[in-house]
Amino acid sequence: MQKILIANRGEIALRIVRACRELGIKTLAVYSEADVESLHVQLADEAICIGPAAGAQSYLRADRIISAAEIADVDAIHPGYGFLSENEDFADQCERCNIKFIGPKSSSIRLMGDKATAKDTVKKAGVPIVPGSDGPVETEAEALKTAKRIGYPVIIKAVAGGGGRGMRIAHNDVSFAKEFHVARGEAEKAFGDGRVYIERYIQNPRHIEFQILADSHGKVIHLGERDCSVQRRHQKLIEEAPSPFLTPDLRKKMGKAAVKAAEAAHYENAGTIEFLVDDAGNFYFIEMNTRIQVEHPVTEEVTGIDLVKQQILIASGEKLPWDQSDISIRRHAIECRINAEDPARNFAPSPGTIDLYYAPGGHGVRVDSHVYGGYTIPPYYDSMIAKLITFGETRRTAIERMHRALGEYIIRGIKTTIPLHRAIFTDPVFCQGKATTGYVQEFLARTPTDLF
Ligand code: MV4
Repeated sequence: MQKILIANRGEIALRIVRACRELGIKTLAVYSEADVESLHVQLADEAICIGPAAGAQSYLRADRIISAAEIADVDAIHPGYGFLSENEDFADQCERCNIKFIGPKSSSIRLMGDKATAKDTVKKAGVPIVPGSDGPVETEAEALKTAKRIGYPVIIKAVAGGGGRGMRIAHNDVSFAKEFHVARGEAEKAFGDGRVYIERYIQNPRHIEFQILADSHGKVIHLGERDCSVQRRHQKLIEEAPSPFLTPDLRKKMGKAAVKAAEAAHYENAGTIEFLVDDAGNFYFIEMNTRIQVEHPVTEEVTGIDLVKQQILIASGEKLPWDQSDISIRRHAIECRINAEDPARNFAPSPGTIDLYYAPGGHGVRVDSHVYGGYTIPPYYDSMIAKLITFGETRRTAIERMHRALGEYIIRGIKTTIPLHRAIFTDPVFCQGKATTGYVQEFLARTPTDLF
C-alpha cells in the first residue's frame, strides 16, 4: 500500500495521517471549504478540496471523494468514524473502483447495520441477546402481544437505528400503543425505514464494548473491553479500560461471545461488539459498530497495539501477528472527550477561535487533537475538539493523572467540557467505579452547573 485517502476531518484524520507516516504510506487529505486551516490538511502529503462546509456537500459526498481518489491514484480509503464509515454503498463503490476500503466488507456493514438481523445472526451463533421480538414487528396488534409477552418496561428500537437514535421506552399497554407509532414515524423520517423491534428494557445497565480485530484469513481476536457507561444523551463523555465492573471470569465469557459475534458476521478489520450488562452480571449483545471508534486509544494504551496501523495492515492482506493468548491488559487507561460546549448552558455548542491553547503532557498522558492556538472551530461539525487519555498501573493512578492533566489544560476563547470532567474526577460515585448509564444525569441533577 503506497497512498491512502483519508475521508474524514478533525482528530481522527490526524490520527490516520500519523499511522500512515509511521508505516511509510503517503496520505491524501480531502477537506471542505471550512477546513482549509485544518491540521490534517497541513500535515498530509497532498490535499484536495471536495466542497462547501456542510458535511452533506463534502465529507458525505461519495462521488467527490472517489473522484479525488482516482485523480490522486490512491490504493485505499480510510473512512475514520462517522460520515461514510458505516455506509455500505460507499464501501461497495470503493471496491468496484478497485480502491481498498479500510474496513469490513460491505456485506458485513449491511448485516450489522440492520440491528434486527444482527441480533438474529449472533443469537444463532450462541451469543446472548436481550429478550424481545423475533425481528421487526409489523402491526400494532402483533407489537402489543410481543410487549405483553416480554413484560414491561420495554424499549422500541429502529431496525436502521443504533447508537441510541430512534429509541422509545414504554411502561404499559397505553403508553406502548403511543410510543410504537411515534417510534415508527421517527424511524421512517430519520432513516427512510420505519421498521422497529422490541426488547425488554434493562434498567440502568452498564455499556461495555469489546474491541475486535479480524484479518482477511479468518482469524478473529479481541483486545478486551471498554466501559462507556459515562454518557449523556447517548454521547459518551468518558471511556475506560479495563471496566471496573468486570471480573476476570465475566471478561473471559464476554470476550469469547464477542469473537463469536464477529465470526458470525464473517467480519474483517477492526470492529466493536456492544453489550449491556446488568447489576447481576448478565450481559446481552445489542449491536456491532463496524468502524474504528472515537474511544480506540484506551484500548491502544492498555494493550500496546496501534489499532489504526492494524487496520491498514489487515486491509493490505497481512495476517494478525498475535493469537488471543498473546494479548494482555497491562494497565488502566481513561479517556475524556473534550467538547466545545457550554455545560452551564445545557451543553450548547461553543464554536469560535481558540486564542490561547496549552495541552497537558508528562508521564502517562496522551492528547489526540487537531486544534491549536489561533485555530477557529467551525460550527458545522461535531463539537469534540480533543481526547485526553491518561494511563497508569492502576485505575487510581489513571484517575489522579487525569485530574492533574485536566488542571493543566488551557483552552481560552471558547467554552469546553473540561470543568465538568474535573468535577466528575473528584466525584466518589465515579471514582469508586460505580457509574452506570444513568450516572451523568444523576450527577448533573445534584451538582450546581455554575461550578462549570
Ligand atoms: C437498551 C437499554 C436498555 N434496555 N436496550 C442506548 C444506545 C444503544 N446502543 C442502546 N441503548 C440502550 N439500549 C435495552 N433493551 C438502554 C440503552 C441506553 C444506554 C445504553 C448504553 C449507554 C447509555 C445508555 C443510555 C440510555 C439508554
